[in-house]
Amino acid sequence: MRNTMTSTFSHRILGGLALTATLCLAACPPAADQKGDKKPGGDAPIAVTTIEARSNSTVKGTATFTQAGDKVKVVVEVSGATPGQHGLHVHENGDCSSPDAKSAGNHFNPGNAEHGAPDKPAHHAGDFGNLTVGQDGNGKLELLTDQIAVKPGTTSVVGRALVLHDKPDDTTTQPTGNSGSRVGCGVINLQPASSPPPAADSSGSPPPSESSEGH
Ligand SMILES: [Cu+2]
Repeated sequence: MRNTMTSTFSHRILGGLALTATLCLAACPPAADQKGDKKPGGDAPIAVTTIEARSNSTVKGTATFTQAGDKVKVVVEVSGATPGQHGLHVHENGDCSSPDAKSAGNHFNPGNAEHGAPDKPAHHAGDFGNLTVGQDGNGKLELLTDQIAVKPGTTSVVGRALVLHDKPDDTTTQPTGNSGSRVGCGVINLQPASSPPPAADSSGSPPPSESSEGH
């Protein structure tokens, strides 16, 4: 009887120690271990933004800009928007601070072009056309364009703002497309090198514990 209790007790202690060690592995290392990590995504620079509601809307969303050679793949996803078409542009100022997002300034237009549709010869580099939102309030736009860049240069969108409008962009009215108030806005920043998806984790650290029951 006594032996059994002792044995059970020490098992608990050992179990507790092991658990502590596991927790520490998961929670403690950020400072030392990750410094030498290379960018898992290779050299393709990626810019990201979080779209926040403006003009009393309920819009939120995200966007990524991935440099692929001379082109940039743009993926924008929003939720909480009104169903229908919404003009979408990169604006010149990386400043979404004002409640109506007018702080973002005019369309990003490094080529000094006329406003237009992104698939027409003449348009601002920041003209992304329209993003279509469904009845559920969600919408997505994907675009491949050589008019902007993520890497440094006159056409770089880093430090600019992505703006979603209340109404459709008619792609003809100068210089705005007449797409109404600015219901979503996000400042575009370079994605920090250390934060891309946790998939390729091969920095030589011990394999994370096998307990899949965790969080
Ligand atoms: Cu706009």
